Amino acid sequence: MNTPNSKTQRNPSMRRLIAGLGLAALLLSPASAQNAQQPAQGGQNRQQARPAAPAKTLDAVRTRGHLLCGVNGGLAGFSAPDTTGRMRGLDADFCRAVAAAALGDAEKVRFLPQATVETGLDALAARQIDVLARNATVTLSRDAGRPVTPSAVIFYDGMGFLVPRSLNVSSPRQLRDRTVCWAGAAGAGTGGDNLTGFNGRHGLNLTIRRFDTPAEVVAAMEAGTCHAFAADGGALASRRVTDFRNPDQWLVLAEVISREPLAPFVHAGDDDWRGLVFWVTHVLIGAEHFGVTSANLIESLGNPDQRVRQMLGLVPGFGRPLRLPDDWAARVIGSVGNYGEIFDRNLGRASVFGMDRGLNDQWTRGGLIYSFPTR
Ligand SMILES: N[C@@H](CCC(=O)N[C@@H](CS)C(=O)NCC(=O)O)C(=O)O
Repeated sequence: MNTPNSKTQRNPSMRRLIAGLGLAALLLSPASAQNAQQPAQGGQNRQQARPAAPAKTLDAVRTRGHLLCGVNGGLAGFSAPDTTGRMRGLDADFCRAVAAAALGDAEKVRFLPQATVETGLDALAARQIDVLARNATVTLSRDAGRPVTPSAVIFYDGMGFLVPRSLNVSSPRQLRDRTVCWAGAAGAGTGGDNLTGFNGRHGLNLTIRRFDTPAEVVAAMEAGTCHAFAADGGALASRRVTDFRNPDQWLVLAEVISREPLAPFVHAGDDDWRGLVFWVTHVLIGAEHFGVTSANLIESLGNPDQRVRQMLGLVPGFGRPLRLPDDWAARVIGSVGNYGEIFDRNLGRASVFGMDRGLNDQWTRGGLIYSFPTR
């Protein structure tokens, strides 16, 4: 029988990878990221080495030695500091995954809170950050004609409503004549248009009030001047638990009125960097699909499935098209886990929010999360 160990002993590349990962050293060894500047040996049948086209962001990140990640910074479960000051959340862990890929070290990230999606996109355009992972919805106008572009979706959301249980509504269409409040910059964000459209479509005679910050909406909800708080469903599930005095008095309605596919944004025109961030997402999703976790990573090196072997860097040349070491994805998974692990610890079953996977479940379980082949 081929135990992982017996395979390991026979397979020198696997031995090298295990030594490189070396459990305790799993998060370390950024040297190997530097080595990836040199094309790996072997793998001649893979793509031709690309011309040294401009790969500005990856080079800048390596020279600087850390990733500059724009985040919300005030939305628990997505990105917010814990009591020790460590940034936690799905968006925060996504940036750690990018750092693990780019630098071989998930801890080499500086988090820069961005007050709104728009200020975050401006900071990205001004190259003050390398990536914006701030629950930003992908829209045409945020992509086309701007020097920023979305990467792969990491959270499928929709605009939902938080209401007092005492209001006794189970659908947003029962909010006729009520005051609905949302937070965001005037003329920006997706919230205002969603609400105006919803109100018009259903003739609900809503009073729609905009506030600059979520904290102001929470205060108005608790004071009873707003009947419903409209925002991304994920944000509402988070704020119900962290921002309201008595979470049990409030309910997030299941029905949503828009599609809010949330994705990290990167600089437009930097294909290498866009590719790196895009494929980090698909590796996280693919690892879950194939059952590779941070806990079973070493055993998974013995998995005979070629798709797993490739993703874990056991097939030479895997990292080359992205100018990364072949074990980049193994480092990502070893550092932050797969997509399901990230979701569960920050938003799902293992978190205070207990969110269902819903649309963010794997497609094999009825969700929209679907990994593209990493071959
Ligand atoms: N996904 C939406 C909303 C993102 C978002 O963070 N909105 C901010 C204003 S820019 C907000 O306050 N949301 C409500 C909340 O966080 O509770 C978008 O991309 O426009």
